[in-house]
Amino acid sequence: MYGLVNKAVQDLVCSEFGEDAWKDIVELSGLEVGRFVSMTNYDDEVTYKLVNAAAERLGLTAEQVLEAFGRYWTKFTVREGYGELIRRSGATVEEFLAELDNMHTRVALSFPELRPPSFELERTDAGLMLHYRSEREGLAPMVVGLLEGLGSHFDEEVEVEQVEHRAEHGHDVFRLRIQKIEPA
Ligand code: 1MF
Repeated sequence: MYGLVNKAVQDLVCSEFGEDAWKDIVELSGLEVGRFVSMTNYDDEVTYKLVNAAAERLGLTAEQVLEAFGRYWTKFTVREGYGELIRRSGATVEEFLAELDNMHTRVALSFPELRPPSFELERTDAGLMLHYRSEREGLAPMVVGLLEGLGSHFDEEVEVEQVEHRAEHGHDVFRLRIQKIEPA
């Protein structure tokens, strides 16, 4: 994945746990790199190694780290200069998700090595379903965090329940309940 992702992991760890924790994590991960370049594409293994090392160092599960990463991602990308890209893609979580594949297509014009997942919304009698398809394995917990983080960004409360799993169903499906948070 592009270095932007690894930088987000670094930024999250440093801001919540400090530089020393980050140094330990890099050492535990066995990676040679000390810093990441946003626009360089790295092997996915780099990200997985960082996540596993962070889990070990911080006493969390890898799933908890992925979820925390997901919650952090939108905030991070806004700060890194992608706020306009996000703003142009919608004003609510639902609008944004409906536009996300198009947004990734636009990003991929500039960054051709991007391998974006696909998100598809479906309204059913059981509620609003989000279909998540990815080349990458094991990232469903990250998607749960991404949805919560998007909620914070748009002042909405997003309740996420995974109702189908890739292992049995071929791809992950989440049921969403979204409520606008009204200003007090
Ligand atoms: O292949 C990739 O390198 C890659 C990197 C990031 C693919 C996707 C993404 C974004 N995605 C991360 C989880 C991927 C999980 C998977 O592969 O199954 C998050 C997508 C997402 C989901 C829900 C809500 C918001 C989301 O993201 C919004 C977003 C997505 C992409 C960018 C910014 C915000 C982005 C912008 C520029 C990029 C890369 C991604 O490229 C850069 C950036 C700086 C310098 C060079 C390239």
